[in-house]
This record gives sequence, C-alpha cells and structure tokens, in this order.
Amino acid sequence: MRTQVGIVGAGPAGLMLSHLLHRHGIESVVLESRSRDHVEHRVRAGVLEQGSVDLLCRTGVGERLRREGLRHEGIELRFAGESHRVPMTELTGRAITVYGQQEVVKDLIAARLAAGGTIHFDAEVLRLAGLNSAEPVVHFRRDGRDEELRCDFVVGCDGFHGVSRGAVPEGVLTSYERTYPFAWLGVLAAAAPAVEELIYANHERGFALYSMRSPEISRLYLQVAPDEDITRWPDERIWAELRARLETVPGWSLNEGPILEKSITPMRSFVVEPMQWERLFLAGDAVHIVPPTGAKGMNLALADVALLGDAFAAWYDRADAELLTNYSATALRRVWRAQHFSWWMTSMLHRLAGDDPYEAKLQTATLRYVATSRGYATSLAENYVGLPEV
Ligand code: FAS
Ligand code: PHB
Repeated sequence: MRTQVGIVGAGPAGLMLSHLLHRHGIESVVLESRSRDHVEHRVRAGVLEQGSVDLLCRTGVGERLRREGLRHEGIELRFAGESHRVPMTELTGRAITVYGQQEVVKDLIAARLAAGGTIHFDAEVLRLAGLNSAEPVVHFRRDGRDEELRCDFVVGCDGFHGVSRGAVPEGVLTSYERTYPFAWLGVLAAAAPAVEELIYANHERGFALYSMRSPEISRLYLQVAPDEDITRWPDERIWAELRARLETVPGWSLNEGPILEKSITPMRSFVVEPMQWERLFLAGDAVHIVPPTGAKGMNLALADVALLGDAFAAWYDRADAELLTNYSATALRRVWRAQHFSWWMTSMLHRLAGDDPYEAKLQTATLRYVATSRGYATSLAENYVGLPEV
C-alpha cells in the first residue's frame, strides 16, 4: 500500500487533515485503530472556536454545523453567590458554536468517504519506520494481518496514547507537563438545558460547568478527585452535587433528566517540542494536551492541521518546503497561548488542593476583575473565542 501522506488516527486532527489534503489534490490514507462506530460516538469536546467554525464552513464540511450548531455570544461566570456574563461577541466581534466533537467526526468521515477517501478502521498502527528516509513506512495490523503503508510523509494524529510521538528518537523531544490535583466527571443527560449559554462555576465544593449539546441534551461537568471512582457517583449524587455548586443564584434551578453517559477525564497540561522530526509531523493531542476548562483541545488540533494542509500544498505544488520546515515553530505560538489560557482558566475556577484560603481569595479577586474590567473581560473573551493570529 502506498500514498503521499500517511495519517495515524481518525480523530478531528487526522480526519480534517485528510480532508484538507484532498482539497489540494494530495492523496492520504488514514489508519484508525478503533471502529467507525466507536469514533463517531465517543463523547468529548463540545465547543468550536470561531476559527474552527470558519475552517469547517469554508472547506465544505460545515453544512450540518450551520444547521444544528448552537451559536453562543457569551459565557457566564458564577462565584461567591454572584453571576456575571462575559459578553464575548460584544467585546471581540467573534462567537463560539456548541457542536459535539463526535458530530465533527461524523461530518468529516462522511465527507472523506463521499469523496472516495481512504480510511481504514480497526487498523492499529504498531510502529513507524524510515522516518529519516525518502519513504517512511507505517506498520499496522488489520484483520489479524500485519500490513505496511509506504508514504512520503507521516502525520501522527493518534492522540496522547498513540504511537507516533514515541517514534521520535530519544533526546530529540523536550516535554513540558503539569498535572492537576483533580479530574472532571462529565455527564450527558436527556434534560433540556436550563441555560442559554455555558456557566462556569467556582464553588467551595469544587468547580462545575453547565454546557449542552442541543435544546434537549445537557452536558455537565463536576470537579472530582484525580483518582475518582465513577462507581461512587450514582445519578442522584451527581445531580445533588451539580445543584449544590450551580444553584447559587436566587430563583434559578437546573433541569435534571436521565443520564445517558458518564465518564472521568484526567487533567493535564502537556506539550512536546518540536512537533516534527524528519518526515514525521505531530498534530493535536499526540503532541499537546490542555485541561478542557478553556475548551481548546479540539480547536488546537484543527489549527495544527490547517497549518499542515497549507504546508503540504506548498511542498507538492511548488516544492516549497518553508511552511513544512517552520510548522512546529508556527504551531507552537498558538499552542503555548492556549496552554496559558487553559491553565489560567483552570487555576481560577477549581478548588485547589490543600484548600489554601489565600488561593481562594485570589480566585475571587480574579473572577471579580473579569466581571468588572472591560479590558480583562476582553482578554478572556478573545482567548475563548479564539485568537485569529498569534
Ligand atoms: P483524538 O484523541 O481525538 O484522536 C486520536 C485517534 O487516534 C483516536 O481515534 C484513536 O483511536 C486513534 N489512535 C490512537 N492510537 C492509534 C494507533 N496506534 N493506531 C491507529 N489509530 C490510533 N477537549 C475539549 O475542548 N473539551 C472537552 O470537554 C474535552 N473532553 C475530553 C474527554 C476525554 C476523555 C479526552 C480523552 C479528551 C477530551 N478533550 C476535550 C480533548 C479532545 O477533545 C481532544 O483535544 C481532541 O480529541 C484532539 O483530537 P485529536 O488530536 O484528533 O486526537
Ligand atoms: C463541553 O460542552 O463539552 C465543554 C464546554 C466547555 C468546556 C469544556 C467542555 O470548557
């Protein structure tokens, strides 16, 4: 099997890259270890930055997003019994759209298959070879057989637990990491959201987030211990804790309903540099992770491959290697801006280990500064809706 660009992973990064390459007339093959059904139903991110919406729409995969996505022009911060809206669109002229990651994945898979694209599901990549040669080889296993994909370039879009990052020789990569003393318990509930916009709540019992997927489906999160056991969280306990942390303003209550899915997501900040080595390029969670408080994960993945799409086009169209050579340095500017913003949102909103009363006071002061300073609110807003250029 041979192609121009071998892509490991059919998440938002891998699928969008394959779509962008196709639009430039560049062949690719996507190898995905899980089934199509699994990747299309894996509940993860929910917020698309303006730039991600624009990318999907201008490349012809935004039709259902336009129809079903929920455009939001603000978010609400709840703390110390107060509630403050950050009017993001008024401050920046840009907005976010709530549209589940699994819907983006479904739209991209449909577009690739309709265009005759090649995505091999249930095809686990075992190792990458020849990355410093003119013809790298992706070794993978499918239907119990070992197979090879020969290509000009390999792009690792295989997430934090993938194999691509590990294919870079010892001593090349530098890792930067921060772990947090908490995790998120996320639930998907068949309950009409009791809110028009997302609510981020700083509470003495811990952080809570009220999000949604549609007028009928709510998506909610609770800060829990980093090693929390989900079996200790029956539905009643989840709702009771969400009520305690979110129902802090008079006359407002959340809507409950059957919980359709619950899971625990660990919190970490992580970057490896550089994001490329020889003929291997890394994108998305394979090379950086952010705590989801800033809703940046999926958006960063899409921004990475938007750069790679243009870089490969320059290489194949006119043998211009400049964008490919500078991919890592260019992408890392946005990655580190998002790392800082995600860390800042996480530090401001979560009950930190040790219950340091000084920390809690700093959090309240920061939140109140966002609520009262147009300049500080604009800083939060422009990072949240996505900076056009960094
Ligand atoms: P992905 O992890 O989405 O995709 C990688 C793909 O590679 C997967 O389909 C995997 O099966 C495949 N793969 C891995 N190893 C392979 C191998 N050896 N061979 C072949 N295929 C292989 N972000 C937010 O903004 N908000 C959230 O609420 C949020 N919640 C999250 C919850 C969880 C449990 C996780 C893990 C992440 C969450 N994220 C969230 C972040 C998430 O949205 C990522 O940023 C996004 O999925 C990144 O997309 P990709 O880089 O494409 O990686
Ligand atoms: C979501 O709707 O899944 C979501 C929204 C905002 C976040 C994280 C997750 O910061």
